[in-house]
Amino acid sequence: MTNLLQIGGITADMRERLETVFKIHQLDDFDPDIITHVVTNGHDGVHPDLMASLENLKVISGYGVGYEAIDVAEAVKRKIIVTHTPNVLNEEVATTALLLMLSCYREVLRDDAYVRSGEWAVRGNAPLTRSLDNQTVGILGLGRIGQAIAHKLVPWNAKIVYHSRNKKDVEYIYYDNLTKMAKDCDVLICIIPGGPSTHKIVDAEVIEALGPKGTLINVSRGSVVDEHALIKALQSGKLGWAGLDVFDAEPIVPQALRELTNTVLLPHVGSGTTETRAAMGALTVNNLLRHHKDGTVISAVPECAGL
Ligand code: NAP
Ligand code: 8YV
Repeated sequence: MTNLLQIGGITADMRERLETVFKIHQLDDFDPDIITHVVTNGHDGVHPDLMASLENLKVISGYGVGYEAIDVAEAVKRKIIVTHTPNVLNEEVATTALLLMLSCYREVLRDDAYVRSGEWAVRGNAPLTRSLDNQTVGILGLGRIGQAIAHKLVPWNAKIVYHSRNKKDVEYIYYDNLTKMAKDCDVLICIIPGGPSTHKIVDAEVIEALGPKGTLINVSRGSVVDEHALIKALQSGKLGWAGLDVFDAEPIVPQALRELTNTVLLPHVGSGTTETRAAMGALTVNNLLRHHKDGTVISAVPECAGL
């Protein structure tokens, strides 16, 4: 049997398939010298001290597409292959972005409360909301998921614009400056990777450029948005609405953000359906099984593609 270290939870299906060739060790009881494979997730990653202690490590298989919690530069140096689960979650995360956008525009939480509280019968019809039709939508990070979001917006006749480091071969309008794009947008949807290069890329200037009628949607990582500036802008009316699936110190969410009524808040469930999590779990396991069989993997992170 090959020795696999489990970090974080895995499903019963994943365990059953892994146990066909791996002996699974838990973090509270394992011998670092025998571990050659690790299974983890986007949130936990692999702590640098733990990675350093695993001298015979060959593969880290991540359940999730984002992998900023793993020191990939160090992995490449040590010829450790890191894998992740791209593509299988594109549509689900795109749906979550639209769900947040629709919820903000149509004030779903406010109107649901209006019915449940009995206010409708007492105060009459609820105030009107905003239409999602014909909006200019800025996508920050037009990658796999960003493009799925753009496709899902077609029925709403959105004008799609985007910002990333490189211009893509697409029909949408490219902005090389994020603040300029935010100024021209009704909605800004963040779907870029986390990590140092995107830390607080959505700062006070970008948020204020989006403006009092603007909506910020974040389905990427909490670190991408300056949360303090976001709260201040939402409180003062400098930003209209925010729909957030991710937070800086999740699962801890600032009380100030939780008290705001111009927000819709989700507990990092962008990919969180049974179907999509099953597909992610299957790919996470397939990477490990493939490596066990022939030394290759299916979906290495780009930095490890040449290993
Ligand atoms: P992807 O295909 O690699 O796309 C990422 C995009 O971000 C690319 O277009 C890239 O373009 C752009 N980008 C990267 N660094 C940038 C920077 N510093 N400034 C501006 N743009 C930058 O990744 P994906 O599969 O779409 O996933 C994107 C991210 O979504 C993941 O890394 C993860 O953090 C997040 N995510 C969240 C959930 C959730 O549950 N909420 C689920 C899945 C994924 P350039 O290289 O041209 O800049
Ligand atoms: C996961 C995600 O829920 O894929 C990602 O990057 O953020 C989510 O799909 C997360 O990685 C936990 O494993």
